Amino acid sequence: MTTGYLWDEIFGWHDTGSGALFPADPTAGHQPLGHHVAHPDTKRRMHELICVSGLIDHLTRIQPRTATEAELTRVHTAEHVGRIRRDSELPKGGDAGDGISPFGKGAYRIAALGAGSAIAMTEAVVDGTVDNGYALVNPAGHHALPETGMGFCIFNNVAIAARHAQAALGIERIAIVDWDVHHGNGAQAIFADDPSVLTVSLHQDRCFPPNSGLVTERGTGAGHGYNINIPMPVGTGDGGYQYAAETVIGPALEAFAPELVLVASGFDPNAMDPLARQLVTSRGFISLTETVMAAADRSAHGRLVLLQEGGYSPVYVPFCGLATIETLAGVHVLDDAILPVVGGMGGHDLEPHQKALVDQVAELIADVH
Ligand code: 6DK
Ligand code: ZN
Repeated sequence: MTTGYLWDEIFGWHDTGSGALFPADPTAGHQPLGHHVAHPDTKRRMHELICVSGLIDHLTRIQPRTATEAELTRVHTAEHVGRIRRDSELPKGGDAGDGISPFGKGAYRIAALGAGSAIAMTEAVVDGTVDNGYALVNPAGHHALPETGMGFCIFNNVAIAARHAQAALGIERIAIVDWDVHHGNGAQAIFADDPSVLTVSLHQDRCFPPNSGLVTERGTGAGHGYNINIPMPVGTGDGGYQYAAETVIGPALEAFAPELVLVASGFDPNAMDPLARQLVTSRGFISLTETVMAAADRSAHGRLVLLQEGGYSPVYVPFCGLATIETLAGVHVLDDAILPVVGGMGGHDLEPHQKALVDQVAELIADVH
């Protein structure tokens, strides 16, 4: 198995401002903090573990590239792209659109490199340079909508990659699986009425965006049935995630038979994450990865691209990422050194209320063709 891998040092220079979760504002009590929760050091540490562990020797580096404006505007409005470009030139940068997503000077270049890197990895997988691939891009993208960024996201990397595959690579049917703990509202909205793109989001029930990602959001018009939300209850661990993967994600992809599988891969369902309350360990991410690999093998000649989204534990994200990419590459180089802590916690067995939610969602697969 040849697995592509992409990281660029400039992703580690994305400036998320001096606040902790909200932009620093002493009048509102938002104290400055050296590291914003989405500071890119967490992703830089994941890249370093991939190198130090030796996993990098089993991977094929794919070169990043900058997305053109034409590629960005396949998903976003010219107004949004132009505003980000202009605000990026300001001495103190700007905000992606919702007031909680500050960016520093020069962010356009970094975000456009992230979107272009998503395209580059997709091209490498589709043209057979590699069998599958992981692009460790930053900033994240899955909350971004055509006309605005939000939730730390500027451009919707996974949607831009999907539209590129359809417009330039001869791919028609695409499945986007989003396992970031927050709802993949961006792809849901962008492809809502498009039955050629199946969007499946596995997330913590009503975590972010507020009240988004309900089971009842199923796509519109011709796209009805081609959006599936799996809003897992708070406190779900590896058992619940594995059941959701086997009961919904695998069968939904089997019914849809995509020619390409894209994953919005967030590691924030992890048991140590500050922005959610799930209990997933590296074992859970391995079972998710195995599920999408098997699905890609069935209908897409194994074509599978994972794109980094969130994940906010600097301690545990590197091990979750390492285990995920080890699985893609079919090698094992280093044990998860945190698993003795998080794997031994109670809460990894599938609970009845988790099973009930997953079983309810599984009934929706009947409408996927
Ligand atoms: N919530 C992400 O990991 C981003 O999905 C998650 C962003 C969570 C923001 C938490 C937050 C509010 C704020 C105001 C009002 C209600 C809720 F996109 C990814 F980076 F991947 O501030
Ligand atoms: Zn997230």
